[in-house]
Amino acid sequence: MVMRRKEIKDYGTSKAIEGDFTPGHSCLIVEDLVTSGTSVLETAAPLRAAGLKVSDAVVLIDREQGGRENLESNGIKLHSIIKLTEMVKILSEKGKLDKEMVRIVMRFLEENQNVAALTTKAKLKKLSFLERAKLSKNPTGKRLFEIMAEKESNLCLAADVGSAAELLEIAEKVGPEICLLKTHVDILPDFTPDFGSKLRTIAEKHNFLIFEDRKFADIGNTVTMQYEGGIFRILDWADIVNAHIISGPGIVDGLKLKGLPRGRGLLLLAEMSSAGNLAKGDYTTFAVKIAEDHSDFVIGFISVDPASWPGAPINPSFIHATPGVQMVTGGDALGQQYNTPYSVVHDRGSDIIIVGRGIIKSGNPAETARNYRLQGWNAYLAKCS
Ligand code: S5P
Repeated sequence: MVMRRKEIKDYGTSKAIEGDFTPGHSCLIVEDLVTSGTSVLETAAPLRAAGLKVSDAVVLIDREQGGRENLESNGIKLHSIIKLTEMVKILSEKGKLDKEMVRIVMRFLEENQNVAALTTKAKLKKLSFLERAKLSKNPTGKRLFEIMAEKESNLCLAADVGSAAELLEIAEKVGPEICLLKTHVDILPDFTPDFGSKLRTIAEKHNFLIFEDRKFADIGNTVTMQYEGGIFRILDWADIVNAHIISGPGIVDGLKLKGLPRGRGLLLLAEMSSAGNLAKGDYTTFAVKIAEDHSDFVIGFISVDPASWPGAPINPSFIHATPGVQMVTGGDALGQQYNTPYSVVHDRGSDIIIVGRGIIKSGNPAETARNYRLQGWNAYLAKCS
């Protein structure tokens, strides 16, 4: 037996899912009644995130207000002991409900069935990247969605290579396959001030954006200087940067001061891919709140399992980019954890797969990138259909 906690406490095990289980096991959800199906889905998300298979739910009463269809579209078959209309019929036959009451109840059900079906449909409709481009309030966020649609690519290359020369070379080779190229400019021993303009030329040629994975984490005033100054002058060449929210919303105010006038965008680290990290629960919720408050500059999140966030799916103008992606699940010796493109995009609700060593350490990075692009894109298509 597995139990889902509605709220995760700071004390105790602080786990959303409690119980004796092994990933891969099937888990049956048991509820008293189902209306729209939201509560069952909220239970299913963390169970699935913990590796359990959820394909069926048993309830006492199906109130027939869109729950069955909603669950069906999320891969869960509903088994109810009784439907509300059947219950009304039995009660009326046994003389427990008078005719007028039966009429009122049936009418209420009919009206609400229609409303529920429409709401469910609207909620379930997964917007395409192009539709979401129209919702974005930031020019870089909008452009990124458009590039993804134009190139049929939701692949970001994490270009963690040994030198600037190597980085420019791989950008040229892999450029046609990617929507985004992510850099760690401080690992390049041969960095020169013209690195940014050289990379921008390649980015324009192959139509991708540049994301410097700087992970700013300081107070607002300090990050303005780190963003604009120093030897790297990130603001001049990176379309997108990212930030931790550990220091509070002032960090976004600071980066925005410099970035917004240049039309740049910011990703917030709402979750991380490494084992034992602390970016979860309230921390993730706080990142969403800051993003909502700054949706002119924040274009989305570094996330791992956004489908399981409270209130998911959140505002579709935000982009989710997920690191820790390889063709097979696993990890490295230093805590990195990998999921597959399909599970990241289709099951966990992300948009962009960030792939580093899976591509750069392969014998033929261009061909491998193409495979990742196709896997990522097919998972997106499957999600939208
Ligand atoms: O939580 C995170 C956030 C990031 S941005 N986990 C990550 O791995 N990253 C980055 O993604 C990391 O810095 C690296 O550049 C890339 C993953 O590389 P890979 O070689 O493990 O695919």
